[in-house]
Amino acid sequence: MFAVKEKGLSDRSVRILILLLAISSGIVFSENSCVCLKSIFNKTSQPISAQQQNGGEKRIYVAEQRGTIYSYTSSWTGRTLVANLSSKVVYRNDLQDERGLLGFALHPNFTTNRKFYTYSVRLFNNEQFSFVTEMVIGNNGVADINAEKRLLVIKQPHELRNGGQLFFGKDRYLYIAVGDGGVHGEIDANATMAQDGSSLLGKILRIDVDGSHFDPTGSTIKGYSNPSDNPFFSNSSVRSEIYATGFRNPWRCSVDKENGEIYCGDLGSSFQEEIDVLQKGGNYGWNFREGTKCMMGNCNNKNDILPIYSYEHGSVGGAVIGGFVYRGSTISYLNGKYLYADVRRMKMYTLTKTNNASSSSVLEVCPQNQCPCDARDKPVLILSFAQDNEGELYLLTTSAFDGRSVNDPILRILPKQSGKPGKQGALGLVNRTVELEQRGKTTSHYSDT
Ligand SMILES: [Ca+2]
Repeated sequence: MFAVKEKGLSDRSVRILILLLAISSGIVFSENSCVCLKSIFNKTSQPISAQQQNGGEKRIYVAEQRGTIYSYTSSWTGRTLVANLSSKVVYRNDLQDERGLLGFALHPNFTTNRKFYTYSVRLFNNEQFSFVTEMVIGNNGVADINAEKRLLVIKQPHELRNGGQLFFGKDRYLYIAVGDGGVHGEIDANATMAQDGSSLLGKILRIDVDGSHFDPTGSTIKGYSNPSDNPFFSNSSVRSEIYATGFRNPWRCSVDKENGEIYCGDLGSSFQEEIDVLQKGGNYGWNFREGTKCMMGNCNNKNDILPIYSYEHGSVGGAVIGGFVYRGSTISYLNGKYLYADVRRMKMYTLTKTNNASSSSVLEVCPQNQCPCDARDKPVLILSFAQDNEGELYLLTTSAFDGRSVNDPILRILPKQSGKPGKQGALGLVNRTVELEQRGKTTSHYSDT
């Protein structure tokens, strides 16, 4: 390189020369490389959550939107129907339906106490509610759904924007992501619930499922308590379950296995999608702000927390699907990066979080000559991400618009085959954007109007 400079070329010219040489030789310099996708199981139906037991048999549990929960051996054989809640939840076999079974989490001590938690939308007296429940798996591997214990029942004013993520933090408390229950846009009355401390809508909640307390309206012992360090625990005008406020429709939150940080993707309305990192007691802005955009009044002095990353609707997409921070060992360049997707463009992205300005890139799927012959799968529609005990990541996908497929694949994200550098390919997905728009679909959980 020094020899080149002595011939009078500037640093910029040298960089261009190197780039041209790289392109002509088929090597693309990029922070990102590409990944391969391998279908590891293709007999699910609308999978919305998958979690691996962290001890014992290390079984994998998959929850499906219509209300079924199956367990699998760690090698994806021997499926067992753990619970069938399909007669309890409301779901109408349509990807646009944002109801059904939406969240599932194993208790941190699951291997010994066999408890798990669900978030689902149900009808009661023709009104709609989000139910957070606890069940126990018996020695036969099956849960008695008649012994299901209700922890929280939250009235949902509309069938859209129900949120539904459940997860345990490193603090061993159960976090619950609840949508604002709104219908369209930022101006409907329900959206204001996100800023109403007396409502659990549009919030991230945090409860202790190992605690109990007396209901102030009676003597009923609820199946949980509110941690005394919850930010509004001593504020009588704000519900003690609330951990953070100002969310529209958080679709998929996760915990960084390494440092415990909690990431949430929050779906925007008409302008921006966003990714947030939770702070206790934080106000994340909805419905006066969408992403970084002030939507009503004066947003100065609101003291809301801006997303760590947001993007305008357009080329990146229009409906975010929150993922996980990669903490696996097989794809070293992804370590510490947050993976997410957008259903409108059917692409995966990586997000590198920094204190000042986070950056995001497309995570390409490699061309076929870089993927092993058994890792050339392509998702049609990405519903959610999952992470196994080793920190490796998976895509939960569906191939049907009517929500009736029983052949929906779970795809593992794998490193590209080494030793064959080449040009990065397009994601390789069927571009469903046009088809989605032609059908007038927004697909489940991703409504943006
Ligand atoms: Ca926000």
